[in-house]
Amino acid sequence: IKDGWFREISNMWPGQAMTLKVEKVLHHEKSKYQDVLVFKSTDYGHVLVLDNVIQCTERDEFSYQEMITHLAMNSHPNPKKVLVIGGGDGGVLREVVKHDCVEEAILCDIDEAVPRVSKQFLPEMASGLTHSKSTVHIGDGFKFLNDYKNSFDVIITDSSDPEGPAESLFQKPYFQLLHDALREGGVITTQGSENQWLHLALITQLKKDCKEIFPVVEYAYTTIPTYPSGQIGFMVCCKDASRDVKVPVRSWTPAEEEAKCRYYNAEIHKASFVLPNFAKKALQ
Ligand code: AAT
Repeated sequence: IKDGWFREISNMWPGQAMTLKVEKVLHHEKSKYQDVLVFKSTDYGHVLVLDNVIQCTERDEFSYQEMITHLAMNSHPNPKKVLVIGGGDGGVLREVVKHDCVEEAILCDIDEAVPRVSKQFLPEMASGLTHSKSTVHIGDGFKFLNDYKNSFDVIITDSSDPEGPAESLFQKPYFQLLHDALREGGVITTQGSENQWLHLALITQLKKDCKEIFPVVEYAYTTIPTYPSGQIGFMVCCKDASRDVKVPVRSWTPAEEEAKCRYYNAEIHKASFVLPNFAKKALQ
C-alpha cells in the first residue's frame, strides 16, 4: 500500500497491476503460509489479499464463486457429496449448499488464518463455513485428497495462483488424485491458471494434462473486475465420457435463478465455454 492505494504487483502479470483505493487497513498478519491482509476499499467493499494477490472483494466475488461452483454442480445429475479444496473464505461453500440435493460439503484449506479472518471481516462469504451441511478441515489439499478414493460427486478447487502454497494444485499428479477421489460420473472444476490474456501457454498445458486423465475436459471463464485482466478461467472435467458439461443437466427456474444467483444462469453456463479465436485455436 502506497499513498492510500493498494497495487497488485506480481511477476505473474508483468507490466500491469490492479489498483484499489484503501479506506482503512482492517487486518494484517504473517500466517504460517502467507501474508494475510484485509482492507476496506472505497468502492469494492472489504478486500482479502494473500501474498499481495487479491483473493476476493465483496463487490465482485459472486461472479467467481457462483461460476466455479455452479458450472460443476449443474453438470452433475445429483451431487450429494461435495469437496472444496482451498476456498477458505467460504464463498464456494455458500454456493454449494444452495443445491438442496447436497448432503455433505467438506472444505480443506491449507491456512487456518483464511477462515478465521473471513469470519471476522467477510461474514457474508463465511456463512458457508458454518452451514449445517459444511465441515472445515485445515491442511494441504494435495495430501487431503490422497486419503479419498471414489468418494465425491463434485470437487471444486478454489485455489490461489500457481506461485506459492497452491503450486502442486496445478500439476498433473493432482488431477489424477481428483479423478480417483470422484465417484462414477463425478465432475470437477478448478481455478484454471488465471486467464486467456495472460496465461494461454499455462492453460494449454493444464488442458493437455487433464485430457490424459479425464475423458471430458472443457475450459470456461468469467468476467471479474478485480482479478488480473478482468477475467478468470476454469477447467471443467467429467469422469463420464458421454456428459457434455457445456450444457447444464439440471437448472433452476428463471425465478429461482434470480433469487439464488447474481451472475450464474443456464444461458451463461453455455456461453462461458465459447472462446475468442486466439484462445480457441490454442486450446484445440
Ligand atoms: N474464493 C477466494 C479465492 C481464492 S482463495 C484461495 C485459497 O486457497 C486460500 O484460502 C489459500 O489458503 C488456499 N490454498 C492455497 N494453497 C492450498 C493448498 N495447497 N491446499 C489447500 N488450500 C490451499 C482464489 C483466488 C484466486 C486469485 C486469482 N488471481
